[in-house]
Amino acid sequence: MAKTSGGAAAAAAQTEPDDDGFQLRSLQEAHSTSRHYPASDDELLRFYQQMVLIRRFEEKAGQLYGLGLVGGFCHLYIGQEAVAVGLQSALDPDKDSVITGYRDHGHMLAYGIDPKLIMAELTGRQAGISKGKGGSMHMFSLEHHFYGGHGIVGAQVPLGTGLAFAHKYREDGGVCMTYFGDGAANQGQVYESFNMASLWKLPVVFVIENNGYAMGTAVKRSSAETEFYRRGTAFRIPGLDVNGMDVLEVRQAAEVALDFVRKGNGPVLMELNTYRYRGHSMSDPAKYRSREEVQEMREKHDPIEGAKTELLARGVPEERIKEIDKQTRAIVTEAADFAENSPEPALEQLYTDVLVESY
Ligand SMILES: Cc1ncc(C[n+]2csc(CCOP(=O)(O)OP(=O)(O)O)c2C)c(N)n1
Repeated sequence: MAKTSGGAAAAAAQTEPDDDGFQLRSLQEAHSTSRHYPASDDELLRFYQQMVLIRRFEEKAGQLYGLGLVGGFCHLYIGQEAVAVGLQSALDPDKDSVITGYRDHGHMLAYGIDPKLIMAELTGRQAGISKGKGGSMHMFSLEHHFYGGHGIVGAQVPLGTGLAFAHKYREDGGVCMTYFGDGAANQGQVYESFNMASLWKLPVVFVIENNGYAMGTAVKRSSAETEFYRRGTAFRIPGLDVNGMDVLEVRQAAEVALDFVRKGNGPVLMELNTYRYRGHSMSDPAKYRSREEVQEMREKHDPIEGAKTELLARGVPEERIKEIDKQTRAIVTEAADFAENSPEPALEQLYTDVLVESY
């Protein structure tokens, strides 16, 4: 089962700075002083809308998959919405870049990419963001600085490190947010990337989305060190242990991480403790965990319900929230109609976009 929050226990394990000042938890201290981003009502409504958009989009994607309209694999992000929304709302989409694995629809939506183009990619249509040739796992948008969508577990970590190298080399002021899972975190290439990123002080935020499972394997069965934010210690990368089910906590942690990275200090490793409600992919019956476990997370830690509770407590009228829910449903319905009704790529498209340039 996933951890639900970073915090007190971990703070107690604070280490003293070593001989030249490295402190694994130096950023955690800054984060602990004020855990919640002071969002205005409008900002919080925007975060709420984005999370609802991801949730409704993913539900619809699951339905289209069930109808046989989505080819290949499809990994849903339901439950993890606060991570992509909280982190990416802190980025500058004009200069920062994002890269992730195959559970990628939410990250694209959080970066403002048109849901119609993402849904049409799922159904393999010409109008899709990757012209219908990438599908669920391999979407890409240079225009939006979104570099995939990668089906090979962990492969995006060295690629994200390379993107960060490019940001530094070009002096464009950008930061690369590189997402990967708790399972991917056990791969060797991740640590080669950590070493280079730290050595060269690259502008990269490594984000481990710890959703408790890698396919059917619980974290405790696969990882010797389950506190993932500590995994950068050997490379002198400070860690942040964050409750990934609380969008305001995620956003606040992003502020701390980005401030550190943008000042040229090198990478940060963030562990976002979260949970996926659905199976690993659409073909997973999820027999490795109990219904009660999932139910408890939904009832007690749901990020959308949490944001809604906060909005209501602030006195935002319920009608305004309901209006957002309604508008968001309409956006998703429109995206699904578009994705079902737009044409497939022409046969000759099989031979295009294989290489970037002609040879
Ligand atoms: C190199 C490689 N090995 C194995 C797989 C099969 N595989 C796909 S997803 C996955 C689990 C990854 O789990 P995690 O990194 O925790 O991400 P999550 O699915 O939880 O988001 C595995 C083993 C793969 N795609 N690539």
